[in-house]
Amino acid sequence: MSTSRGDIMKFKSKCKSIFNKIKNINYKNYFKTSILFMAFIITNLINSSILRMMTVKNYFDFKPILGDLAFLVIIGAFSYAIKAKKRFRYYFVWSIVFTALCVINSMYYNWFISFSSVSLLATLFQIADVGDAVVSQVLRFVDFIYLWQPIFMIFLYRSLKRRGYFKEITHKESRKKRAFHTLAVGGALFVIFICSLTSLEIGRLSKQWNRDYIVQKFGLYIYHVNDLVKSLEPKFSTLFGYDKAYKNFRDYYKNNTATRQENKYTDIFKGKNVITIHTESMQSVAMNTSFYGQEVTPNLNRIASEGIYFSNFYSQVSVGTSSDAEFTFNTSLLPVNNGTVFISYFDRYYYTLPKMLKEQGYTTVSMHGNNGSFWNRSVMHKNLGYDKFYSKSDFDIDEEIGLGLSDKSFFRQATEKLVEIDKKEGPFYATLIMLTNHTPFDEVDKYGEFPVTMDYETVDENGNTIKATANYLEGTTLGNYFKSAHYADSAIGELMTRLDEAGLLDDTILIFYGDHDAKISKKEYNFMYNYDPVNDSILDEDDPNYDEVDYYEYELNRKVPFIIWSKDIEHEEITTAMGMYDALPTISNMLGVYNKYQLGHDIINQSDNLVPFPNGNWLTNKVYYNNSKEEYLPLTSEPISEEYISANVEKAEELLNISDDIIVYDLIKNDLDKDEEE
Ligand code: GP9
Ligand code: MN
Repeated sequence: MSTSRGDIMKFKSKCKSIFNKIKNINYKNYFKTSILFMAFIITNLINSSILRMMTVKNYFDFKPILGDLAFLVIIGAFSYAIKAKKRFRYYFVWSIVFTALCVINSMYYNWFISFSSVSLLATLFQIADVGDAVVSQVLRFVDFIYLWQPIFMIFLYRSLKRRGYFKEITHKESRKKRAFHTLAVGGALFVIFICSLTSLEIGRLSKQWNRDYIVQKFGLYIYHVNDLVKSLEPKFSTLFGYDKAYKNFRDYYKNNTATRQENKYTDIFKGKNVITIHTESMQSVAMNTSFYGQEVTPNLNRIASEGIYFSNFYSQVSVGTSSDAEFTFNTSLLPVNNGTVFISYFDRYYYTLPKMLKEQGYTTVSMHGNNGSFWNRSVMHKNLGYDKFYSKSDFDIDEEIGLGLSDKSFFRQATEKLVEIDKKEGPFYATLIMLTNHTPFDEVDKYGEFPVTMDYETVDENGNTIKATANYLEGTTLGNYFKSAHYADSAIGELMTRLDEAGLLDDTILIFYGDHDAKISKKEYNFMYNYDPVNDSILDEDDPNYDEVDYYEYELNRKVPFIIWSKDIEHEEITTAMGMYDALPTISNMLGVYNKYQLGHDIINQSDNLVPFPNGNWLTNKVYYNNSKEEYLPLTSEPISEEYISANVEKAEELLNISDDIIVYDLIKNDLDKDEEE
C-alpha cells in the first residue's frame, strides 16, 4: 500500500492543529485544578524510578522516565471522563495496580534477577512452594516501600476534600476538553519518546528476551504492556508468524545441520546404563574452595579428576531455573523467552535424550524428592520421554532438610529403585534430581560439621605474635552455602558407594551437572575475597589489596560443574567454553545416538564455542559479552575483531530466536509431520 501526498498533508495539518491546541491550553488553571492528577503522575513516576534504582540501577536515565511519564499521562487523561468528586477512585485503583507491580517486581527481581511477567503468574506459585527460602529471601521490608504511594494519595484526597477543593474545581472545567488536552499531551510525550529510540532498542522490545534491558530503556509500564501483548501471543501463535518461523527454522537447519562427527569418544558408551545427577545449585566455586585444606566437595573433585571434566561449563537457565536446566540438558534447546517451557509449553513435542535412548531399547526414569507438581514435572517429564517420574509420593520422607527429602535418604531409596529397574531387560537411563543444596542454605545444623573459619596471625597488646581464628564466613549465606554444598557432596560420595556395592557401577556411566548457580549476591563474594581478619571487617575500597568482584567476574563465577564418569574412562579436562545446550550433543555421540534438532555442539569437536544466555549475553573462550551494555570483557590477550563480536551477537540472537520459535510454534512436531507426508 502506498501513502499518497494528500495523506501526508492531511496528517501534517492534523498534527499542527493538535500542537496548536496544546500551546493554547491555560496551564495555570490546568495545574491548579489538577492536583490529584499531578500527584498521581509524580508519585507513580517516583515509584517506578525507585524500582529501577533497586534493580537495574539507571534511575536518572531520560528515556525510561519519559516512557513512564507518557504512559502515566495517557492513563491519567481518562480520569477526566469521570466527575471530579469521583475521580479519586480511578486514580486509586491504578495506584494500587502500579504499586503492586513495583512490589511484585522488587521481590521477583531479588529472586530471579529479572522482571515478572504475566506469563509467569504460574511461576510465582512455584516461588510460594519453596517455603522458607521465600520467607528469608523474597520477603524483604524494602520491597514494600512502594506502599507509601497509595497511602499518600489517600491523605492528599482527604485534605483536598476537607478544603472543599472538589466543589470548587467542578465549576471551572469542561471535562471533555480536559480529557482531550491531557491525552494530546500524553500522545505528544509518547511520540517524543518513540523518536528518541534507536532501531536496536525497538528490535529488542519486540523480542523481549532481555527484560532488564527493556525496563532500563522503556521504563516499567511500557515493559508490562509489551509483556502482556507478548504473553498473549503464544495463544494466537498458530494465527500469526507461523510461516515465517517455519521458514527460518528450515533455513537454519539447512545451513547448520552438522551430521554426527566421529571423535575418540564416539560410541564408547553405547548400550551402557546412564545415571544423570542433577546437582542442585552446585557452582564450580564450591569445587575450588577449601578450608584448612579440607575441600568443600572432595567427592566431586575426585570424580572430576577421574572422569571427563568439562571445567568451563555454564548453565543457560532463565526464570525456570531447575526446570530450564532439565529442559536444556535433555533437548539441546534454550529456555523460552516468555513464560517457562515446563509450565507454558508442556504440550509441545520435543526430541529428547530419553526418547533417543528409548529408541535403543532403554528404560527411562527420573526421580526427585519433591512434589510432582513442582515445575509441572509430573506432566513434563512424561513429555520429555521418561517412562516414569518418581516424585515425593514414591519415597518414604524419613529425613527432611530444606525443601523436603534429604539427598542422603533420596539417594539411598533411589539406589534401591535402580537395582529393581536394572533387573528389567535392556539398559536404563535415570535422572536423579537433588534437592537439599537449595537456597536459603540455612539448615546448617543438619549439614554436619564443616567449619568455614580462617586462622591468622596477629600481634597482641604486648607485641607478641599470636595465632587467632576468624569466624568470618560463619553465619553468612556464602558460608552456609559451602556447608550445604559439602553435605550434598557427601551425599554424592554415599551414592557412589551404594551404587558400587549394588554392582551398578560396572556397566553404568554417571553424568553430573550443576543446574544453575547458587544465587549468592556479589556482596557476599566481595566479603569473602576482601576480608581482613585483623580488623574483622571487609577491606576499605581504597586499600591496594581490595579486589572488587565486578559484573564480569560475578557472571564468570556462575560457572557450574559438568562431569562424565565411568569406572574405566581415562581422565581428561576439557576447557573449551560450553553451555548446558552442548551437553546432549556431547553425550549422545558417546552413546551412539544423534539428535538432528540439537542447537549445541559436541564440544569434543569444537576449538571455540558460543554459549548464548537467555538474556542475550554470550560467552566464548575469548570473550564475555554483555548484551545490555553492548560491551565485552576479553578473556585472553588475543586481539578481538569487531567482526568476531558482531558475528557472535548475530549468532547468539539467531539461536535464541530459533529455539524460541521451535517451542512456541511446535516446529519439531510440524517438521516431522511434514516429513511423514512427503
Ligand atoms: C524443586 C527444586 C528446586 O523441586 O528442583 O527448583 P529451583 O528453585 O532450583 O528451580
Ligand atoms: Mn535448581
